[in-house]
Amino acid sequence: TFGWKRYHELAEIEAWLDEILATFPSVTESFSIGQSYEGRNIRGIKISHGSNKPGIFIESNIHAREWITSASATWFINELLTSQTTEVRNLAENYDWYIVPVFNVDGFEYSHRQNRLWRKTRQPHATSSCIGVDGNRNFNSHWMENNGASSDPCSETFAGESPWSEPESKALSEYLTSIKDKFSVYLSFHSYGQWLLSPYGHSEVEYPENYDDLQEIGAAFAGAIKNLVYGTDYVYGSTASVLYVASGSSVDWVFNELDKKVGFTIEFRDKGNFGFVLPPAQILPNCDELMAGMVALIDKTNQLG
Ligand code: 0X9
Ligand code: ZN
Repeated sequence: TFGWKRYHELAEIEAWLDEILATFPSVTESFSIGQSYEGRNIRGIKISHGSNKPGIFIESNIHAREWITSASATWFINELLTSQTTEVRNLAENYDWYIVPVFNVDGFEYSHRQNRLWRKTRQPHATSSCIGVDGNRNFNSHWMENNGASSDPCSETFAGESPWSEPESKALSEYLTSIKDKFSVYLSFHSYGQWLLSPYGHSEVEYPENYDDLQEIGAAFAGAIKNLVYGTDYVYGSTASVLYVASGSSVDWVFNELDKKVGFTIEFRDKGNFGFVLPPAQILPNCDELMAGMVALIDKTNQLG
């Protein structure tokens, strides 16, 4: 049965999603981003208690091996639909949620069947025997700038032959464009490192005009997580200053090209002890932290208007 005591493969996640859609038909809707290179459907769920609430879009598992992201995204979907706490009811009822628990479906499947540490997509290249592209370097915003991605097909951060070379990123960009007036917050779930990263990734010297607001939101997020029983530390700040330069990412593209003001990459547990292979016993603690952080992030975003 489905739950959050172990990690699940794609088929189990999709079967669970179907169950959820069947159990909560009046507030859920299935959507599709499009097809992956290997022909899989990239699925999402919309949760809405009435039309035209402010929208929050969650993209998860763009990197295949980051299994804690889809585990946390599915848990979060379940909470929005079943929790009775006031905080979570408010989140569920006051926003339109668009959640894609497993974005890199081909890579995720491959990480379950062949190589647990696979990161990229699964499309081959004409000029190399190496496979796949870093989906989070393939978006058409400052693509390949400032050494924030690689032109080597064998690199883990290969940006692709061109922006949108991967059907997955192209499909996501088209889907996001089609609903761009329906969401105002964009979140990209990753692991690991315990960071809340704001734009930009493409430059260490350029900052968005609302950087101070994003820092305040970051402080609220990290503070809420620190206050839980686990006392876990999250570091917040701009991607390029806190982590490294990363060009052509989904969050930067949404921020720059769709003109969104609030976009973050969340890097979940841990800080490298287990890394990508986070023990299943840490799924639920990570989820608690996600919820506390989310409530604070959204509260602070509203306060700042
Ligand atoms: O390198 C990445 O794509 C992310 N880190 S990870 O270890 N999960 O691969 C960071 C993405 C940073 N986000 C932006 N560039 N906006
Ligand atoms: Zn990642």
